[in-house]
Amino acid sequence: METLTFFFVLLLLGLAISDPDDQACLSSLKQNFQDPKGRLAHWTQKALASPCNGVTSSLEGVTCNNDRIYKLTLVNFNLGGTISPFISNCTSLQTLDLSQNQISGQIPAELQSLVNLAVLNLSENKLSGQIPAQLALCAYLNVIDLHINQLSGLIPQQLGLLVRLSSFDVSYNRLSGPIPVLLANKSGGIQRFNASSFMGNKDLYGFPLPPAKNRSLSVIAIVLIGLGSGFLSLVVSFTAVCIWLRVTEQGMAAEEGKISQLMPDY
Ligand SMILES: *[C@@H]1O[C@H](CO)[C@@H](O)[C@H](O)[C@H]1NC(C)=O
Ligand SMILES: *[C@@H]1O[C@H](CO)[C@@H](O)[C@H](O)[C@H]1NC(C)=O
Ligand SMILES: *[C@@H]1O[C@H](CO)[C@@H](O)[C@H](O)[C@H]1NC(C)=O
Ligand SMILES: CC(=O)N[C@H]1CO[C@H](CO)[C@@H](O)[C@@H]1O
Repeated sequence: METLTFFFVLLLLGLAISDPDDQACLSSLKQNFQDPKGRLAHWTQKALASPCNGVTSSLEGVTCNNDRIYKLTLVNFNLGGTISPFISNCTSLQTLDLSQNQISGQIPAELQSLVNLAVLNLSENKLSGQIPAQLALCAYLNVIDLHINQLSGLIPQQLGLLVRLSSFDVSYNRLSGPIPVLLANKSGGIQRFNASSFMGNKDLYGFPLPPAKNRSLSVIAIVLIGLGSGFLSLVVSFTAVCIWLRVTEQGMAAEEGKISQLMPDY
């Protein structure tokens, strides 16, 4: 009898293991990724049905705790495609690291539902569009690393309100506009993130980036302009002299003509 009860408890635990949210999250992620190297080939429907077993997972890149996924680390997996908005179903996620892939499309604003998210590393991909301001709702975020992507638009001001943020890197994107003051300095004027977090964005400006260099001319440009205008003025004055000579020549010829007309013909 006792062995039977024990068996039933085990069975119930076994059923509790497969979390429908985590399952939906992973199968949708897999569907939206392109996986030319087959790195997610073992993410079969069967394996995805129970991604976690206590603290262990049979799925590479997945780390579990209490039967829930808390870490998804698919670094350098040769993944293309996009990040499914169903990522929001992985509600226990604390670390999302998809760095060093070829993932394109936008960063899904649905990440805002991941209230436990502490580390977001999407660096070295091909992500485009704007950085979603909704990330500011993930109050536990302490790492946002988006360096080397194709993100554009402004850096959302709201991200400056993430008090736990200790690492922030949006370098080498296509961001524009002013750097939010709260990301540049903490209150009291103490620098928060330095220029290396922001560099490599052509139209981004403001402290801590150095003032734009394109307004002050480089030495080479000055030399070229000097030589150019020198040459131009040479050409202009040479032409002027030629015209003057021609005009005076004609004048003299005309004068000569008049003189010869005035002279009596013998
Ligand atoms: C994010 O990932 C990149 C590439 O894998 C790594 O070099 C970088 O250190 C990571 N960022 C943080 C803040 O850990
Ligand atoms: C941040 O602080 C530095 C030095 O304390 C100051 O030069 C700079 O203007 C401040 N930047 C902003 C955006 O407030
Ligand atoms: C910027 O800050 C990072 C860490 O916060 C540090 O590793 C790096 O050396 C700093 N770079 C400069 C140019 O001060
Ligand atoms: C079961 C569940 O939570 N499903 C959600 C998964 O994510 C999508 C997109 O954010 C939601 O629409 C679903 O409700």
